[in-house]
Parts: sequence; C-alpha cells; structure tokens
Amino acid sequence: MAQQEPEEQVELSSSTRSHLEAQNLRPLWEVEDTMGNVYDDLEPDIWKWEDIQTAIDNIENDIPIDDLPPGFQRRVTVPINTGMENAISNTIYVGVQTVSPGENAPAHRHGANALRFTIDGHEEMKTVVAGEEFPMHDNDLITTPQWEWHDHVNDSDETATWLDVLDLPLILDSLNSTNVFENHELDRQPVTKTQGYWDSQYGRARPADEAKDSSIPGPFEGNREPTPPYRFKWRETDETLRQRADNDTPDPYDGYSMAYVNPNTGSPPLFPTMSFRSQLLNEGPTDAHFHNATEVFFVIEGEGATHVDGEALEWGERDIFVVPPGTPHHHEPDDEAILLGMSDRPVYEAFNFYTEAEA
Ligand code: GTQ
Repeated sequence: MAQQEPEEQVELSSSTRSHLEAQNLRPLWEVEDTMGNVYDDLEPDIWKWEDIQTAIDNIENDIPIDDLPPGFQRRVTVPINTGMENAISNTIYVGVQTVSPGENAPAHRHGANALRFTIDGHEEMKTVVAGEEFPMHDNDLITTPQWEWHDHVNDSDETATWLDVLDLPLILDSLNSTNVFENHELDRQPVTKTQGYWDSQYGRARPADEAKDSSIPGPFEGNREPTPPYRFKWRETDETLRQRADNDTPDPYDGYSMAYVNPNTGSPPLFPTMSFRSQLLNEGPTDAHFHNATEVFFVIEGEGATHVDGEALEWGERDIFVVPPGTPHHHEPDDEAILLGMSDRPVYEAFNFYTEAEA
C-alpha cells in the first residue's frame, strides 16, 4: 500500500488512550499504515526443471507413498516464493506430483479447486475424478472441481509426473478459511462412469432433460456455474492454437492465446478463482504491460525469457515462474514457445477490481 508522509503526531489524552486500549478500539490514523502488511511482497521468481526433477527423484527414492502420513498421501514438491512459507503466490498454489508404477494416491475431496497439467503421462496413468478414469497424456489438462472425489492410479510401468494447481493459498491464507476436506473410505473410489462420459456431456449436443445436475457440489453455495470434471486433450488444444496462429493476429501481450473455458458455460474462467490459457509465442517479443492479478507460468515448449521489472527470468521447457501483481513484464521467446498461463484474475474481477495497463 502506498505509504504517506507520517502525519504530525496527534496526541490523545491519557484517559482516551486507556479507554481505547481497554476496549480493543483504535483510531483510523493509527491503523491505516499497518494495512497491507500481512504478507511480504511477492518476488518475481523461477524454478528450473532440472532442480525440480532432482528434488522429485530424491523424494521418490526416499519415501514410498504408503509411508506418508495417512490422510494426505501425495508425493508433491512445492515451489515456495521468497518471503512465503507454503506456495508460489498468495492465491495460486502449484506443486509437482509424482506417482511411481503400481502406486495409488488415495481418494479424497476438498473445497479447493484443482487441476492437473500432465508433464510425464501415460495411457495407463489415470486420475479418477467423479467416478471416471481420465488417462493422463502429456500436456493434457484435467480438472478436479471442488468437492469431487479424486485419486491418482498409476497402472503403467513408468513414473508419472504432473503439475497440481490449486487455489489453496487464497482459501487457507488470504480468506483464512478452512479447506473443507474428506478422505474416501476406499483408497480407490469406485469407477461408475465409462471413459469419455464427462467429455461427451459438454460437446455441441447436451442433455435435453434435467438429468445433468449442475448445482454447486457439496456444502457450498454461490452464484457461479460449477466447473465439471473435464479433460482438455493436448492434441485438441494444440490444434486450436496452431489454427489460430495460421489464421489470426496475435495479442500484443500474450501472443496466440487460448483460454481454457468452463465447459458448462463455454467461457472463461475455468474456475471461479483461477483462469488458464495456453499461449503460443512465435513472433518475437511481446509488448510490456502490468496488471494487479498474479500470473504463474509453466513452460510447455521452447526457450526464452520473461522480463519482469527489468529482471530477466530465463526459461526452458518445464520451468515454472511467477510474475507478481503490478510488475511490468513481457515475454521474449528464442524462437517458438508455448506457455501455460495461470492467473487469479477472476478473483479481482469478482470484486470489479481488475486493472491492467500498457507499461
Ligand atoms: O492430488 O489431490 O499438490 O489435494 C495438493 C493438494 C495435490 C491432490 C496437491 C491435493 C493434491
């Protein structure tokens, strides 16, 4: 928050002061300077894949999933922003999860929204969401909407790796709310849907009756359309990006940029709290801009740099980096690159508080 010159000291009488203190009251001019100081400012930062991979391998060698504390058997390495303790940003959390051949990350559900972006996938690596097995192929994005059961089952003979993205810091820290959480009584939830069910319900033909329940799941209420369980197959997303690049003009700040829409509404954001894009950068540096939303990026393909407030974050495939709110930034691909862009912009928009400008 912008700090103003300290006002001339205003003296209160000692009886006024002692009454205020005894009753837990304070005058505004004494509290306003302390607002906005709960968190350290977010730093621009990058995590190189090589370092993440070493951490993943070390952890995988040290601990089988079954040895992790019951209730949260997830082998995840979490990038932590300087000045924070538990996440890459104040709103968006990313983690890199691995499941070894034959392992199973047991079923649970929670109030936080989540998605998986597959890094090393396999037809027999399945995340099971709301009764359906979703095969995880490289670069597929699979939603785990709030309060849907999910477990991750590796029936392949290779270690699988993916990016977990959740709105945990927003819920747990910024809102200081509880991540309502429940373990399933079974490690593997029953598979009750045929493969492709959820995808098939959100195409051009949709259920004509009321069979499809689109109420907000679990104990929650609100006014946003719920996000269904859904797999955005990379094959299709990539084709959409390429068609766009062959036919259209790029956005000055984001290149050829496709939003992952909420399949329920056909519009972004994918979740009420987080929005996602795939961005193809192949026409040199983008223009610089800034916005009050936080952006986190994962490098799907290519190499380059993102210049944040004069600092160059040099990235290659699979690196993860963060652009703090309010910092001028632009991307500079070496040749052609594709980024996964993640933003908390919908939170700002919900309060009519989003703003961006050319830098
Ligand atoms: O796989 O369900 O990285 O619940 C953090 C919280 C992964 C998961 C994370 C989770 C999960």
